[in-house]
Amino acid sequence: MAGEKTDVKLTHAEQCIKDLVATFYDCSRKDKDQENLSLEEFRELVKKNFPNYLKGVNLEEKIKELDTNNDKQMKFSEFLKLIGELVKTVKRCEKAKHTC
Ligand SMILES: [Ca+2]
Ligand SMILES: [Ca+2]
Repeated sequence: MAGEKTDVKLTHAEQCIKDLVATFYDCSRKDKDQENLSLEEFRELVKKNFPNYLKGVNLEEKIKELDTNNDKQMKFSEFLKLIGELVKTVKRCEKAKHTC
């Protein structure tokens, strides 16, 4: 039942979504601004979670590119755009049968 925490067996896909949200907040809550990733927090998030998919990417440039509200921070919806990009890249690679 909704709201009950006991014995809910999530599917793999559901767990992935949950993990993604947790990944964001684990890092975004390191400083006072808990709803946003600073550049520092974003660096840490990438180092811990996307060392392969974002290898060699200039993270400062990446934040600028994704920063729709121009506050130099990454909010969750901006983070989702990044995830969307990564998902599309992975899909393209799968389709082309390349290993990425
Ligand atoms: Ca923060
Ligand atoms: Ca922003």
